[in-house]
Amino acid sequence: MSNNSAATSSATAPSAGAAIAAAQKPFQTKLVLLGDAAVGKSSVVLRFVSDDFQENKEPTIGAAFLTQKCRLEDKIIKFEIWDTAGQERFHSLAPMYYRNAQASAVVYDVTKTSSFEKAKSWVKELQRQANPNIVIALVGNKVDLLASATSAPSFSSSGGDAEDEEDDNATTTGAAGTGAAGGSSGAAPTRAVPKEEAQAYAEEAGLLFFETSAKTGEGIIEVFTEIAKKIPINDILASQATQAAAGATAGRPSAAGAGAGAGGNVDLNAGAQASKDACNC
Ligand SMILES: Nc1nc2c(ncn2[C@@H]2O[C@H](COP(=O)(O)OP(=O)(O)OP(=O)(O)O)[C@@H](O)[C@H]2O)c(=O)[nH]1
Ligand SMILES: [Mg+2]
Repeated sequence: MSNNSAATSSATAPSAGAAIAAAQKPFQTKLVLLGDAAVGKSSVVLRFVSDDFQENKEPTIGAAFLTQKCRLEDKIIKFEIWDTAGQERFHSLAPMYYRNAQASAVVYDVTKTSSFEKAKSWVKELQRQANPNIVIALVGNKVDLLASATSAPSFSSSGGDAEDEEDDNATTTGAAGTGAAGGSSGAAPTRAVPKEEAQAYAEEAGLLFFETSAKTGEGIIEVFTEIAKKIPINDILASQATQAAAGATAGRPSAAGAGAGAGGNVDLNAGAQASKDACNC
């Protein structure tokens, strides 16, 4: 319903975090979310920027723009996030959003094989047409739905690639009753995309790989933290300096044109700062 609640602009209110950020001048980085419809892209962003979740989130129209600042070691990183619409009719808009992006999270639903196939095709498109240095993370979302499935395989970290990967607490209950999110009603969905298969594909394609739940928050911070770690900040700073010298910060699609009512410029520094250990916002 209140799809746009996270996108309410409140970027002017200063906070302690904002003061630090201002002092340190954040490193801005553009990240685009891609993936099939209803895989949870907007929910992943919502969890990241405001530590919130909505059971019946409306589909994104066009795209939404949100920002979130993160502290990573001695740096402040400001993610400028383009959350694209997954419905096929919006596909042709995507290049506008991934152009000049330094990072992308390509999201699929672990209970839907077709969404994994779609994710692979997005990865191909990015690798062909996006910035050649783009950092791509493959994100298998909705793992909470597996927690109550009878044959739920373990998705605890088995040889995870993140250095500081935390063990997930996959003991969520009650997901079955809200299975409508994954398109099912009644029975708990089973895993359709084996973790090993997705991980092997990600390795082969040179992607970061995560399994997440926007609903429980599992793995969400890790996605953004590991992306931030992998972005070649120094190279980008150098090129930004060149751009600044040229008097332009070009390349961004227009938020007004693309987002209309679907997104706003958000800085949720104030709300989401409590429980973030790695990418502290
Ligand atoms: N159980 C569960 N449901 C989720 C999760 N993430 C999203 N959902 C639900 O899945 C539905 C679709 O989520 P969205 O975030 O709107 O998906 P989207 O990928 O942004 O969809 P489009 O904007 O149409 O591309 C919503 O009803 C969410 O509540 C998750 O991790 N677990
Ligand atoms: Mg969406």
